[in-house]
Amino acid sequence: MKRISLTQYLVEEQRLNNNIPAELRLLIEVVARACKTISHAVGKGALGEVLGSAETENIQGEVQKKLDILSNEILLEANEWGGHLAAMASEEMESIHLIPNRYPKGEYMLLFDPLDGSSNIDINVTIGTIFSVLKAPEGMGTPTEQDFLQPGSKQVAAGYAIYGPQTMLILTTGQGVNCFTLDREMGSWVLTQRHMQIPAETQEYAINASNARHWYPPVSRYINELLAGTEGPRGKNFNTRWIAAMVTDVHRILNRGGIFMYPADAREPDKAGKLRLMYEANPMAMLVEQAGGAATNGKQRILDIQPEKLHQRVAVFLGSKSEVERVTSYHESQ
Ligand code: AFP
Repeated sequence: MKRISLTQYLVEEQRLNNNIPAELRLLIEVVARACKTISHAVGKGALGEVLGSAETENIQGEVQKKLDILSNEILLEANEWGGHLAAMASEEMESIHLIPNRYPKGEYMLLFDPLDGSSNIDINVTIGTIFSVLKAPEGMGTPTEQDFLQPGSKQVAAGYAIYGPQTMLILTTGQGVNCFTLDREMGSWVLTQRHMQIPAETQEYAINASNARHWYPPVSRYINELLAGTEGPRGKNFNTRWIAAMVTDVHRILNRGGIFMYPADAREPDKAGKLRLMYEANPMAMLVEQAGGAATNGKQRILDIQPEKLHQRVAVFLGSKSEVERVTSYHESQ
């Protein structure tokens, strides 16, 4: 495949296919540049004095790592001045972040989990940045949290950066999923995979099995069938992977299929699940569907969920369509 840069890809999408407006192109380039900066900081580790806890808690009640806060600041500072955004929202900030009055405002709203998989930071295991782009509602005045509460089907772009052996950017603007690898010598993102497609069938599943005794029956039924292997109703053996960083499990699924599950369970019956709808489940659901997969909360398509709160949580079943449809059907018949 001819190697082209992210910039050339975006210019062609804008000019030739009229798929993305200039402001959205600028937004994506700014986010991609910020992810380069985050990759650099992550890669320094202890040498950059960025490991360990920041001794602060976020809105989720989770202890923040220094890199969580640094990554959040990098994204805020990179996106504030460009004139492409009306506001931002982050897993690491309780309320939305308005664009300072000294800067022009734009028509897009950016949401992100600046560093997903924080528990992997101090053990040098792959982590990532997840982002979601919405359009500001027509006639919006000063942005409020309410303006962000749009179903995932309204996203105009979504993606993640993954900081592993390679640093990669996986992006969709609604015309399929493309993957860019960071050329560290040149400092540019290079298109390395076009139109990623998730195999419909799989033999790999991802779930945190330590929660098995808390699962509700539909999940227990589905997992027990996988565990029964060739002797069971599925008639084949399955393998499991759990990286504890959603971006990494999703990246594996985009490349070779599989199903990722973080269900609600009996540990906290009033909690819909662990993952956040607006800046984890929605962007990943858009990517997975654009790659031919499916994403539900066990009952409905994640992208159809009408959000009620900025930081609301949701159960997640995503990946190879046949598997997501099967485990979702078990919820319907319960
Ligand atoms: P952290 O950012 O706190 O490590 O959580 C990561 C995450 O939100 C998601 O990326 C993982 O898939 C999931 O949580 C792992 O959760 P468990 O630690 O309960 O397995």
